[in-house]
Amino acid sequence: MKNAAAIAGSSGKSINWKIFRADFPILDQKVHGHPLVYLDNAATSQKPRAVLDVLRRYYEHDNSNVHRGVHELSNRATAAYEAARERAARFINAADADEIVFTRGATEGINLVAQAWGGRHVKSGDHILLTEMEHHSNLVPWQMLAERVGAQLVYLPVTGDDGLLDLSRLDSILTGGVRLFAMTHISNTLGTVNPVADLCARARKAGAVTLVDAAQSAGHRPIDVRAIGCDFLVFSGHKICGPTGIGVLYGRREKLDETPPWQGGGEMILNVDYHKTTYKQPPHCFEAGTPNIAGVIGLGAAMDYLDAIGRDNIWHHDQELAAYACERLSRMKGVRLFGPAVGRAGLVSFLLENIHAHDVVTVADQRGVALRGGHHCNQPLMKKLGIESTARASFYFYNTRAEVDRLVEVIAEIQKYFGQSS
Ligand code: 7TS
Repeated sequence: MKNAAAIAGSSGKSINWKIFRADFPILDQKVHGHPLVYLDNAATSQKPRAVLDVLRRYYEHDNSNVHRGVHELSNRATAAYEAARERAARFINAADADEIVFTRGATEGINLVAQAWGGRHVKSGDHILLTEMEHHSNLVPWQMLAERVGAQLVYLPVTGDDGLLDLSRLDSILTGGVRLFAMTHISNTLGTVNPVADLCARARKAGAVTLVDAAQSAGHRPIDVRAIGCDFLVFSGHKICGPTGIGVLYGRREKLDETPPWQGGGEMILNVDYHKTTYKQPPHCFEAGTPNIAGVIGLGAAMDYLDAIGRDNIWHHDQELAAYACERLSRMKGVRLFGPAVGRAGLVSFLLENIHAHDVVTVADQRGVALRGGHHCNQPLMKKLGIESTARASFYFYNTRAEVDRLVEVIAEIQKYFGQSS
C-alpha cells in the first residue's frame, strides 16, 4: 500500500511527502501562468483522490436516505453513516460514538452549544470566558447568548506581538462566576498553540464547562478529547481534507445528556403528537432532517487518509515548514511577523511595510501563490494589535520547502514592485 511505503520506517523527517502531494489533483495546475502554490490551508484544505473517490462511489452505488427505509440502499447508507461516527470517535479518542454529533462545521457546532446548552444552563449574571484570539465563530454565538440571557463576556488577554495567552491573569478571571470557558486550540491568525489541557483542568477546578475550538488543530495534530479533558470540542471537515458543509461536535456524554434538542424536525424524534413530541437520545436528537450523508462518509474517508499518514508526522512537517518560513521572512527588511517566536503551528501572518495586505495577496495571486489577506475573522484581535489586516501563508503536509522559497521570492518581488527594498 502506498501510504505504508511512503511512511515506512520513518520519523517525520524521512517521509516521502511528494507521494502524498500526488494524491491532490488540484495542486497540479497553473494559475496566471505560474505553478499553483496553495498556501491558504487555514481557510480550507484540498481534497485527496481517496476522498473524491468515496464521494463518487457513494453517489453511484449507495445513495439513499439514512435511518428510514429498510431497503438495501438505505441500509448501506445508514451503515456507512454510522461507521463514520465510530471513525470520528476514534479520530479524537472519544469514549463512545454517541458523543459525536454531525454538524455543518465548527461554526454550527459552537452555535449548537451556545443556543441549546447555553440557553438552558447559562443564567443572568454568569460569566462566559473567551480568549482575545477567538475566531468570530467562537465569539459572536456567545455574544448572542449573553445578550439573550443577560450573561457577561470576559476575556483572557493576549500578550502583544508574541501572541500568547497571558496565563498569569487566568486565576483572577477564572472565578466561580464563570459558567463556560470557550477557547481556540490554535489561533488562525497568530499560529499560537494554546495549552488546552491545562486550561480545561483549571476551568474544571473552577466549576466551568469547557469548549475547545479545534478548527485549526484537528487535521494537523493528534487530538485526544479525554487527555484534553474538555466538555465540548468542534471542528470542520473541509479543513482536514474532507468535504465542505460537514463537521463534528464532540460532547462528553453527561454534557450532551443535559443539552436540550436544538433544531426540530424529522429523524430526531421518537414519537410526535399534535401537541407533544418525545425525542431520541443524543446524538440523534441533534441531527434533525436529512443529514449531509455524503459529507459524513467523505469525512470518514478523510480521517482514514490522515491517520494513515499519521497526524504526529503532519504536525512535525507543518511546524517545520512554518519555522522555515519565519526564519526566511525574518531575515527580510520591511517584513513584520505576528505570533509566537517558537512552537507555532503551520501558519505565518505577516505585514510588509507600507504595503496593504490586500495588495500583497493580489500580486501574489498574479504569480500563482494563494495567500489570504484580511482580518481572518479576528477583528477584535486585529484592533488590539493596532492593525486592520495581515497577509497569511498557511501550510499543510502537501506543501514543500520549495514553495516557501517561492513565497519568499514573490514577497521580494512585491516589495520591489511597490518600491520597497528587501
Ligand atoms: N474557528 C477557527 C479557529 C477557525 O480558524 C475557523 C475558520 C472557524 C472556527 C470556523 O470554521 P468553519 O468551517 O465553521 O467556517 N477559519 C478560517 C480562516 O482562518 N480562513 O477562512 C476560514
